[in-house]
Amino acid sequence: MKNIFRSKMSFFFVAVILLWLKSYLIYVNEFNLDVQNDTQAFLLFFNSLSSALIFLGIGLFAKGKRAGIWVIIIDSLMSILLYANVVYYRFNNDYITLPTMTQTDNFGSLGGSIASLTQWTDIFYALDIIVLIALYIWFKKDWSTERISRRKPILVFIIGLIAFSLNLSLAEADRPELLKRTFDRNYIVKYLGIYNFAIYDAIQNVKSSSQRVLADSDDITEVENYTKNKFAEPNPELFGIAEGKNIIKIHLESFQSFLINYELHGEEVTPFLNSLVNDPNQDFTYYDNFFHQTEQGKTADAELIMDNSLYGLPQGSAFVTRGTNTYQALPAILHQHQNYHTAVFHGDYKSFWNRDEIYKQFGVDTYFDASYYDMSEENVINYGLKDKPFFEESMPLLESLDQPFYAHLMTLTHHHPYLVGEEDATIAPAETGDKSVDTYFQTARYLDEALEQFFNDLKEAGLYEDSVILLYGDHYGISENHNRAMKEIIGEEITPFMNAQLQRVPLLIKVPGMEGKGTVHEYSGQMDVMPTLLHLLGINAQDYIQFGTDLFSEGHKEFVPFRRGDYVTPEYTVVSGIYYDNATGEEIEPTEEMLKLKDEVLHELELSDKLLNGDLLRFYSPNDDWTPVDPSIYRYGNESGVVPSKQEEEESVTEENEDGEVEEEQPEATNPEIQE
Ligand code: GP9
Ligand code: MN
Repeated sequence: MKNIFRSKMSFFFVAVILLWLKSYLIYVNEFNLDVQNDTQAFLLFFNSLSSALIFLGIGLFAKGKRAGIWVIIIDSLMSILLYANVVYYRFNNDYITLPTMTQTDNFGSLGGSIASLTQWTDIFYALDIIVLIALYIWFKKDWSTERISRRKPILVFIIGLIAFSLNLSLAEADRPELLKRTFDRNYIVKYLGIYNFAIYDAIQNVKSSSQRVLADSDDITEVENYTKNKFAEPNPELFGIAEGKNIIKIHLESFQSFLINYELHGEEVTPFLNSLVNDPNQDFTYYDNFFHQTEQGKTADAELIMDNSLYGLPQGSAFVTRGTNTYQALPAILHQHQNYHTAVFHGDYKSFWNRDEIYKQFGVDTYFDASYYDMSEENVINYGLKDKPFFEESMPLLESLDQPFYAHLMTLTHHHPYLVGEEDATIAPAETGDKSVDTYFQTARYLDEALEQFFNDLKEAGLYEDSVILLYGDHYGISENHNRAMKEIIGEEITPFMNAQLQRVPLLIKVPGMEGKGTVHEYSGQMDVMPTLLHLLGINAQDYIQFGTDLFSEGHKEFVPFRRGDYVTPEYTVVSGIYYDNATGEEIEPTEEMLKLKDEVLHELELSDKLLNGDLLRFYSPNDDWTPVDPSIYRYGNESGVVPSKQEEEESVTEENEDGEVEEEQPEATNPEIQE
């Protein structure tokens, strides 16, 4: 035995085999890669071998015992990459990409989440490194004098490359154009492994950065032609019905539609929201076939889509990677057309998701971030301010705004890992044994109660009747990793088809002067909200580049693209390129028409990406009156350090400049915590 390890090459092959097997074990145990045939099963097993040979092989070029150190260092780096993906996947059901890694501002608030995503048994994932270190210590003396001929590492490298080429050609045979067309990271990891995925991702990112440099004004024409062609004429009876009305838009964090009218232990989970859906006197219209269209950008993607009618990017969050692009967003449009004051309310700090940069490009006049709220310990849980104090403290801020206003209030408590204090838990958890799923109902109930209180306050303040009020869910809260528990909740196996159905989030809208339509079954997505709002206000959405269509229009398009290139229609659903009949959930052969629509979805996504990556709106003028947004006039953060609870005695800190823009006065910061 001892003799075997006298040679560095044996040590190297042990390292290769251990890393190869560890990667495979993790693919099988941690990721949900949906292996569909023998080729895929083989490639899943095979794909880490070439990466282990090629990357660890680099270490062999070092001389003497240093070769051992380099193999261990490279192995550790690869293992860290692998494990980071495991933790990330446990919540996001997705892999880390370069843009998500640059979202470091977000990591601070993630502490609680990360702790709940790791488990002590993960230590076994480091076992191979410990073995290698032990071997190194034991045998390094023998290696210091051993000379490896240059030919050996070169041979290892060549064998690695051959293995990779074989891998790639088998993958391409099973999935043509794998690297060219796919929007689904799962495919790349399944066929080529996590390490090659990381390289693919890096190349993609370099490519997209160069797209901005290379883009020119002609590029916008193709996008413009597409969106103008897709445009749906407004419903003449509703066009302009809400002109100049206040708009209150409420973001329901992680809220999926299955919660609506759901009963747990014989009790409604969200009685207040249910009453808006079920009681015709409330004048709300509820869309029960409304889908989120978000990807890795989660909340930020939902915001981007809802305020721009553009798609988020396939990787990372456009809020972060495209935060300085030119936009023609809803806040700026409302301000320019009808002199709205636009404000976002959110109990997290302003840099999260790069909001304090991108909101300037959107033309958000005021961002009431955490620095405007009382963030003392009893008010805060998980990511930030609890929803009840959030709404309570938002009321005076809302009342202080110039009217008409566009107020976007974003809740936070109903967020993974769904933490709720004893004092706030008014419904018992579910009993599936899966903690996230069980407490999901408790934070949903808390959010529901917070909403009821806010609606009462709005009524009391006289802001309810005459305002457009809109509520929407931003994205799923329970990922595919919880299928076992979700089966108990829904009473059905969570197949890929079923999982797509679970991507429904609620959309509720009340428009002054329009009777509620009850529950509408039309299929729609977050993309459709912005053109709908513009038309209600009497602003022609056709001037702007938008991929959605007005929900109240006869020409509304009833196909909802998902960011990964799949889509759903009233009749069928496409998941990972497989077509399912909505009525039966059974697989069906796609017709020509279905395939054509699939191409249209991919084309639409490509155009949206092209627009964001090329920053193409800088070349586009919607109409003669349009003034490009000047981000330099906006400044966010309550630098006075005075939180709203104490604000009553204070003078208002806003004043208008000559252009009618509302500017924050910037007294010296007194609270070090809120200084940047
Ligand atoms: C944080 C909140 C949560 O401010 O918006 O973001 P998410 O994790 O849902 O994207
Ligand atoms: Mn969210």
